[in-house]
Amino acid sequence: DGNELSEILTYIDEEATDRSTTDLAGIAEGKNVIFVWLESLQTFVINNELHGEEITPFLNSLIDDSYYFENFYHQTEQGKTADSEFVSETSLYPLPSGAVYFTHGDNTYQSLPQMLGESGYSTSVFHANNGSFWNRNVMYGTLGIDHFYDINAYNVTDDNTVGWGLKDKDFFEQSMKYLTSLQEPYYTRMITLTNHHPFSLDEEDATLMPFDSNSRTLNQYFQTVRYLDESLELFFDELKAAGEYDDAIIVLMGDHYGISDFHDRAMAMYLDKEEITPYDHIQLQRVPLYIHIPGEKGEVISTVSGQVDIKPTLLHLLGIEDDNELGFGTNMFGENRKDFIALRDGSFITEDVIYTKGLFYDRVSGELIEETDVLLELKERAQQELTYSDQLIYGDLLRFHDLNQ
Ligand code: GP9
Ligand code: MN
Repeated sequence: DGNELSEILTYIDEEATDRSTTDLAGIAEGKNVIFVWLESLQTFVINNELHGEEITPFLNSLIDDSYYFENFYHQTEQGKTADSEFVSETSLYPLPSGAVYFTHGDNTYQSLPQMLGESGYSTSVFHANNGSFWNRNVMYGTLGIDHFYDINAYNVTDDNTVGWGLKDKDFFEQSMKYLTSLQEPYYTRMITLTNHHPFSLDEEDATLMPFDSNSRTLNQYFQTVRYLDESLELFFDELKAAGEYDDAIIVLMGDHYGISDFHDRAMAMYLDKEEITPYDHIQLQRVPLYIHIPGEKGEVISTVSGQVDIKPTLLHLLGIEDDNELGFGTNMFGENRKDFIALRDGSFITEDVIYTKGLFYDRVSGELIEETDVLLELKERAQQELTYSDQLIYGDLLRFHDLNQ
């Protein structure tokens, strides 16, 4: 009801809003936005090696001229890719169970594509899967996405298919003709697929030897990660050749983990650890985030952040300042950020600590630390925030709120 909504809006206003500005405000004003979803890509492979070789040579070199967030966490649950799409575009949390894309696909939301649409952007998604998968064809309408280039936009054959569908290199190549005809300025998301469990790859596409452990899944993961890395390099080349590169900002984000804790033994072996502790588990929930602005030098940013922060951050860079913007994230470049990143299971991360499964750890060293009243209060706050987000969604409360800019 109204009271519930106003309590939540007050919380957001007081605790989850950063009104500070930065030198980067509006730096990408009017530019096209190309937002690439990196299926199952986790941060532990970046700047790491297998058999003495870089796993992701292109993504490693891209750090040099991008804003690269090395402590960025996914916040997804059972809705996997769909959850990552939801949290990034609405700055609300996905639900504790089920996929909000299915269960609340008709709600009122304040989404990034809607807001960009109101500022004159055309909005689209490219993904070579059935439009109904994850209820995307319904939810994209709800989120204000104008056009969905789904599997019907692609020429999918036995030769260019592996695992879940169209290979990423073919996906990017075939997308170019549509991308170049989008109405500018455009905001578009491109969702990759090849680096998806069970990480199958044709022999001819494997340019890295598999890892050697008891987990076939992890062994093959490095190979499909390398393939994803190569497909991104190819995509950047195509963007440059087509003249799309200079006018765009390119955002690359891992959607969620690819290697579950079922493979902890093999993971510990790769990371040269005795075991994967609950602390390690949380650190393995980091996914890469790159904000690449051609002509900008960028920086490696170590501040803790998460997918919930994407919407306010992109609006800041695009110069779309809106006092009515609401959500649980804060601008990743801001000075007065909210001081925790909540994961969907109630674990959270601050600059100093990681909380998970009832215990607090020093974020950097991983040492267990004593719980204090301050830490317990933070834990309550993270839980409260997740509950507020759930209430907004379950009650479809934003329909009672004036979302106009
Ligand atoms: C399906 C693709 C993968 O279209 O986005 O979904 P996931 O299984 O990762 O949620
Ligand atoms: Mn996914």
